[in-house]
Amino acid sequence: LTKFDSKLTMAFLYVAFISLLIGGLMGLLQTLVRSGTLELPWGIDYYQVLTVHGVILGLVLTTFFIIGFQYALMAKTVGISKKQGKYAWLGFWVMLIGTTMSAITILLGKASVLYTFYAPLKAHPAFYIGLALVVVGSWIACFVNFRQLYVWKKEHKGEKSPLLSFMVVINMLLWFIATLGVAATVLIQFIPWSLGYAETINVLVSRTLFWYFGHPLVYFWLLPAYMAWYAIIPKIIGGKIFSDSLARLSFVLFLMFSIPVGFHHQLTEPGIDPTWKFIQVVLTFMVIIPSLLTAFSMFAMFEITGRRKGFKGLFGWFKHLPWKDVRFFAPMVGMLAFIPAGTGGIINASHQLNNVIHNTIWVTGHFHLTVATTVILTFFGISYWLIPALTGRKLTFKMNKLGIIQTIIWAVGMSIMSGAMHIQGLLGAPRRSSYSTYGGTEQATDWIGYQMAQAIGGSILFIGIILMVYIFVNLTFFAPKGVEEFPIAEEESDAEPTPMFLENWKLWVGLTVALILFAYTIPFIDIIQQSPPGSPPFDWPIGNS
Ligand code: HAS
Repeated sequence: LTKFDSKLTMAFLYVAFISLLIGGLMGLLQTLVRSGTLELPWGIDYYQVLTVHGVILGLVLTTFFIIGFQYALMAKTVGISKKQGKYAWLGFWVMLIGTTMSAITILLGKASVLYTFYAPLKAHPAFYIGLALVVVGSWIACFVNFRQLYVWKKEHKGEKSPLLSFMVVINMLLWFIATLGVAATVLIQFIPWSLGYAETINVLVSRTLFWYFGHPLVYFWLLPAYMAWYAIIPKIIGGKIFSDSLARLSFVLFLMFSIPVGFHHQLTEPGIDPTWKFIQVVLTFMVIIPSLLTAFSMFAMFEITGRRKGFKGLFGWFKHLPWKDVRFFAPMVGMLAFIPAGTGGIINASHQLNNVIHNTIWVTGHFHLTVATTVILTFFGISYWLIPALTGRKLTFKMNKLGIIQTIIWAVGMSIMSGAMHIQGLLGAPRRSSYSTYGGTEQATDWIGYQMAQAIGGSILFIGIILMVYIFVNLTFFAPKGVEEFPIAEEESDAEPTPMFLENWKLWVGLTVALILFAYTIPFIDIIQQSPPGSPPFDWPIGNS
């Protein structure tokens, strides 16, 4: 990678790791407040802290890390021209300005609306304008990535694209199509409403547009982790990519099925026809398939590599895995966490079971296992080689060891915290609530022990965050100079050729749009037609209603 490529990715990573520190501190405060161990000073509100936590970790850290990492992958596989690089920087600055605007409003207590910013909670207009800028900045990144692959394809007629560049483009397509929903609600509903140009806001329309974006958002987080699992981990363990075609197929399925499923977040919401909820639940079960394909692919890759190294027996291959290499260990713990995490997701998506867990802290437990363990541990795993590769340094034995300790701390802290959240949720404890004895009700007394466990888990996790930030600073500024490998695996030599139709973008985008139209058109018309008087779908400008 050139100096230019390194600087670009590092800019995104700086924002990501600063976010980790701030967001993590907020997380610690929350668990302490919720367990009744701490009262926030200086009139700071619990929901202000919760908003900083959710926005900065769920939206800022992830988006910046992912876009930065993807630029590195694209630069390595298909290259980035000077002109594309300029646009990439433009996107970075637009995103940073937007993030700063939104962050200031939250810190001033003018936007305590949580990361889902559900109406009728209202924030200062600068919060929404900031969010819109983040989205616009990320769109610039989308088009830079699309252009990068397009130019490469033109220069390599008839060749299949490098796997990682294909994956990046799928993820950015997914992001682009999904963010159209959130951009629509922010621009057409929230900004006019918060500026006072509209008197009302149609809550159901805004939530539907949010979840049109909100579910694919979680796959936008997951897919970069899958990129590392499919194409980087095999190299680290001394193996090869099990199947290039299967990897591409799984990404294509994510593109098609991750968007038309937003209703599974709205199963308890009135105003949406149950038939359409049922249809979107079925589609949700379709989006589980590419994760099952991934699980299969990982097991196959581990086993084949192990057997090739001569390990015998049913589970002999397990022993060959490089457990002492943090570049493998951290993502592997993430993979293991995804087994219960994904199972939880399947429970959530099952319509009847959703009634048991919806709006309980079980859901918080679910997403701390998925995004805050599976995804983030894989991102940490990537950082151990990516950062030194970018800064021209080496991951030392000491940092590797510290990384393993960090991973163990994370796994222990998260098992305690997320485990407590899951059980407490089944006992009926609500999510997003501050400390309360609920008038001394018997049920609430059952929750107290679990809340303490959450605080213990949260404190352990905070130690993990401090350690990770320390490792980041070391790898960026202090580790010894050297050459760190950028590990990209090759395909198995006897692999069947990847069918070219997997790169038929028109086909996949066409099918994706068709599925979205199928899943959303009629219910959306219904929602608009049934809007109660005084709550038109888009009340702007005033007087239209
Ligand atoms: Fe979810 C709520 C359903 C996956 C994140 N989810 C959330 C929220 C977040 C989130 C943030 O249907 C809360 C939103 C809010 O604030 O309200 N989720 C699912 C389903 C899946 C799923 C069906 N979620 C994720 C992922 C996330 C994420 C991934 C982040 C990255 N989720 C829901 C539903 C709700 C929900 C409902 C709404 C609940 C409500 O009522 O509010 C599926 O994609 C899961 C499929 C995954 C699997 C696991 C495959 C396992 C693999 C690992 C293999 C391991 C190996 C290691 C190979 C089937 C791939 C073995 C090695 C050895 C050595 C042994």
